[in-house]
Amino acid sequence: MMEEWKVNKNCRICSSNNLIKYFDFGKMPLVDSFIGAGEPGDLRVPLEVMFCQDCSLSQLSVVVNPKVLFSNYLYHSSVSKTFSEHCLSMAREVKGLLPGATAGVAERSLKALDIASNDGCLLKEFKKEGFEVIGVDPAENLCQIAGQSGVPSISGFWGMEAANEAMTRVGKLDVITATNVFAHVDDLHGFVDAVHHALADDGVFVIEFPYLGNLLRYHEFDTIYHEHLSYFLVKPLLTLFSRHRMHIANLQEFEHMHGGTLRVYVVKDGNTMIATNKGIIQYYLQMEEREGWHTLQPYLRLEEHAQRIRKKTVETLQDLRSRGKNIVAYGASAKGNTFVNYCCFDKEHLQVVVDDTPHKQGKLYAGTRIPVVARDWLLREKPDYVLILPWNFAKEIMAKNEEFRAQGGKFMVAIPEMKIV
Ligand code: DWN
Repeated sequence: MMEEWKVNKNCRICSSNNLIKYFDFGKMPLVDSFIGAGEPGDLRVPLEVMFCQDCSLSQLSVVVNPKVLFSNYLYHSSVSKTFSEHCLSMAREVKGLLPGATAGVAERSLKALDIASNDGCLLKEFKKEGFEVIGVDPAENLCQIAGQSGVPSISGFWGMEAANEAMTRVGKLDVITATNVFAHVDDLHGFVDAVHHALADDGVFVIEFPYLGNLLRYHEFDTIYHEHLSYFLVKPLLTLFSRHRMHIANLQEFEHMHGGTLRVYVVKDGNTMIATNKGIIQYYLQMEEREGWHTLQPYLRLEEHAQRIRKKTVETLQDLRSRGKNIVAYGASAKGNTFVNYCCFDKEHLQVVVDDTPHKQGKLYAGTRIPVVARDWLLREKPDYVLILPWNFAKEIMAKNEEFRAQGGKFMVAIPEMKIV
């Protein structure tokens, strides 16, 4: 039985111990956890990012027990319309890649499995495209919600056991997806082994994750937290898949998702049904090389950017509060809580965090214990400023709160720069 967390001294892709620390947050709470009133203090764990000088993977120096992080998960993918629309386009694009899958008419029933399927947000779209679907997720609460929308799920973590159960229930998979989970996995080799085992020979494995290149470009240091064990470039992924008789066939970047995600299409060696776009892979490798991201230097500047953004944010809030302004936050996101804890804010600085996720409302943000409230709080209490923590959803959040702006309220974001929007 794993303790609450453990130290990890080796690169999880190439096993090197040639790791250098480049960002140290100190001890931080588990930012995607929420505390019920009266519950005991929060677990605080070292949050440090290491650079592997051999394969260029960035990874945390610790691993938190996944059962502690994910067994009762309050993040519901479907809360965001932006993400739901992203799932729709993904299902259509992936289907178009598959041999024999023409619009509406598939020669055989295509099968899709989503790892960390959450509330079934992505699989609902695959089901609409005619796929037989099955999800895998450790959060029993989310499996039940997915089941209510007609998406069956295997409750548990992905691995050989889940792979065998899925194959027993639906057979080999044509599509296996892993969006916003690949960065959360400690045993990547075991994870990919299980994918290879369950994937049809002419199938495709699709992962999507926040691209480390954007984290560095736009100083997205708030996307660093204990759930995100790894931070990927293309280079270390080539190393990973080459060890499992698989290879990258294509890459797509999505600037509008989670601060800039990369979608990677992976196939089994020998799968000639899905062509390999060598050009795009070379493009990303050369860009990563040109930006210096395969060396330590750019990483050492990230903490300086973070300190500059923190200083500007603290000063802005102090100035507003000194002028009697009332400030709250919106979007009780994991990244938002990294940021709030990094700035050492509490409810003196941000009276509440508004969030549209029903299961987060009434709870407290881990670490700072700032109360999470529903949106109607804004119109009732009329604060002067709202700091949007998930800056990646600023447009969608502001669109939902036009009335607040009409009554004179103002919105701010802090990343990539502190500004009133
Ligand atoms: O890996 C992960 C990333 C990709 O997504 C997971 N850790 C979970 C999540 O991380 P996050 O919580 O930082 O991501 P979000 O999606 O930026 O969080 C958005 C938060 O804002 C959610 O709590 C929902 C809330 N929200 C809202 O209240 N009203 C979001 C929208 C769009 C809204 O209109």
